[in-house]
Amino acid sequence: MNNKLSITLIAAALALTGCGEQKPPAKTEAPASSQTAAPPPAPEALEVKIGHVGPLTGGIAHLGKDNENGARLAVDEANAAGIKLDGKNVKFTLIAEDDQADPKVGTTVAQKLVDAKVNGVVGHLNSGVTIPASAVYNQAGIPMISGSATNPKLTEQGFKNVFRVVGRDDQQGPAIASYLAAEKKPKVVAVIDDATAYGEGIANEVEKTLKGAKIKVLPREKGTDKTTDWKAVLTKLRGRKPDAVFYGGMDATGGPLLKQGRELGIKAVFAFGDGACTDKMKELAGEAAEGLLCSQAGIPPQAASKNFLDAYKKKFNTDPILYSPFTYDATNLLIEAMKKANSSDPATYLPELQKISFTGATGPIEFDDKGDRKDAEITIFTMQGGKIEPLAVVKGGRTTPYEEFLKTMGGGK
Ligand code: ABU
Repeated sequence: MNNKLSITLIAAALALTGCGEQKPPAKTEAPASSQTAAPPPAPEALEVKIGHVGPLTGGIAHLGKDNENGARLAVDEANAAGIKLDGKNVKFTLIAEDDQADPKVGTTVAQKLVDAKVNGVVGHLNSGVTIPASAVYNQAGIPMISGSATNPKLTEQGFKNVFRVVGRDDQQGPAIASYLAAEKKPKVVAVIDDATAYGEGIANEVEKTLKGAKIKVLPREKGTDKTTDWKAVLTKLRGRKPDAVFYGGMDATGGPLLKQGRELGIKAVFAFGDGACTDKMKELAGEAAEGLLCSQAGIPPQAASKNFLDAYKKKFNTDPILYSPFTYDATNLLIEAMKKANSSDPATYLPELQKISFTGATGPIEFDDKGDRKDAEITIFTMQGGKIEPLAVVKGGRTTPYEEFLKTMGGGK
């Protein structure tokens, strides 16, 4: 091909393609009948934050984690159910914090949750932490429900945003002390506490009840919530030959107390409140744990609804330890109050929470004017074959054998 012919062919090609410009292919209009309508805009999602606080480190981290699991299960179920508030799809977020069972850390973490604008709080675990933290939530107007704090002071402060779904130590202390007195008939009882709001408070209630039954109570002995060497206290008590020993404290310190008591030859019946009413006592005290007496400020975890027990096992591959059915219910109570108010705004849904009537995993729940659970049960247990086994349930001053009580339980959420 000569040069002249080549230039002519290139010029012709450029003319056909618009001087090398890449043109998008022309759109072809679809017939109106086959046009797909644009999807409606997704409804605006609303994030609702629920705080959970308990000790996730330290000696009672197993109890803090159990409590957190209950709250997490409720949040996950609510998200799966697809809840709407004020026409918006809700995404519940659990903000889990560690208060280390320390009152100072507890108030710092409470302020952190307030700053994060949580819509409600489940927690804390320890009375001595929950009481100061409750003032922080009260100041911010945020509803909080504890699933385990039993010291009466929590709900005696007059805070309208503060609730608990377990019984109080002025119910629990008399219940375990009366059972101990009636069944074991001690003449002399030693009372020890861990100097926390919970431990000291329940020990005071036990002492008052025993003295009321004309039983001699030895001068109070004390440790701390970190004490694991009780030998000096126990050696002193051994000389006074108590028939029973009551300890107000948690399992992390109660287990070593019981083990060392037996090692020192103390033959007394050992009794505990809810903080040391777990299977962990067997792990910590070994054979010495057999036959201990203890109480919990609610129904036993194994009496919670089948739905809850199955879902908990499936999700966490373990059984509840102590109060996770109660933190599950506490979380569901916050969500139910929001649904009734059609709002997650704390000031708007708080009145619904105050007057709520809800059947949870732990049975029917209503609050009295102070924020305490109406008609809370107290269960008495003994350690048998390495497991704490329920013996009786005390409700409204009446003691019912556990098997009989079970027949009265309906299926809740
Ligand atoms: N109720 C036992 C453990 C929690 C508390 O300090 O109250």
